[in-house]
Amino acid sequence: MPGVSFIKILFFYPILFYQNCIDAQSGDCFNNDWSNRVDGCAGMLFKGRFSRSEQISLEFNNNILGLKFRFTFTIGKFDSWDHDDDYLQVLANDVVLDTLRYGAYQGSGLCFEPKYSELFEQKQYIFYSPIGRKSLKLTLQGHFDEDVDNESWGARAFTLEILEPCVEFYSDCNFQGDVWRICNGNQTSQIRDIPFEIKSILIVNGIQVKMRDPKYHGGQTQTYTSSQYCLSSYQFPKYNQNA
Ligand SMILES: [Ca+2]
Ligand SMILES: [Ca+2]
Repeated sequence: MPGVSFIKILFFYPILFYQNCIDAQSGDCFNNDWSNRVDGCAGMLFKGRFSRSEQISLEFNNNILGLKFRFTFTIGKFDSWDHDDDYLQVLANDVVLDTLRYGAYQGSGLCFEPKYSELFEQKQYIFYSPIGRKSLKLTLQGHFDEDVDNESWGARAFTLEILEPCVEFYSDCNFQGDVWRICNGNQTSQIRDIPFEIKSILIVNGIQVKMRDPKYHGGQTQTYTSSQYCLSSYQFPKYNQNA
C-alpha cells in the first residue's frame, strides 16, 4: 500500500482566544481575571474603579501561539481627568500600544461625582509577537495623582483574538526537543517534510490538525483539536495547509 504520510492544518480565524466582562450586567465580570474589583456606571459593569498608579493585567503562559493578535476593550473614563497630567496606558508584553487622555468634561454626566463627566470608548489594537513566544501579557496602567472619588477609570468587554495562529510540533513528549512550527500567513511553501518523528503538538483551541501515517492507527486520519502531550509515532509526514 503506497501510503503517503501527511499533515493538514485547518486554521479557522480569527480565533477568539479570550473574552471577559462582555455582557452589561451578567456575572462574567465577577471573576479574578484582571481584577476582582467591579463597579457599575449607567447600567454597565466595569472592572474598576481604579486611580493613582493602579494597574490591571492578564497573562497567558505557555498556552498561546501566534504572530499577530487583536486586543479590544472598552474604557470607562470616570470624572475629573486632568487632560495633560492623567493618562491610561495600554501595554502588550510591556510595550506601550497607546496612551489615553481625556478631560474632566468630556462625555456626559452618567455616574459617580455629578460635576464631572463619563465617557465609554471601545479601543482596538493589533500587535505582533515574536516567533516562538508562548506567553502574552496585557496591561492597563494608570497614571493619576488624585483619588478614585475625583478621577478614575474602569474597563470592560475584553477580547483577545489570534489573527495569525501557529502550531508547533516537537520531537519529544511534553513539547520538548526540536521544534517545527507552522503559522497561518506563512507563505514560504505549501508542502514540506517535517524533519523528525513527532512526539507532541502544541495546538491552540480553534485549530484542527489532521494527520495520517500508514504505520499508525491503520492508516486512518486522526484529527486533533487540542494539544497532544505524547504521541506514540508519526514519522516524516508531509505538511499541507488548507486555511
Ligand atoms: Ca461623573
Ligand atoms: Ca489629576
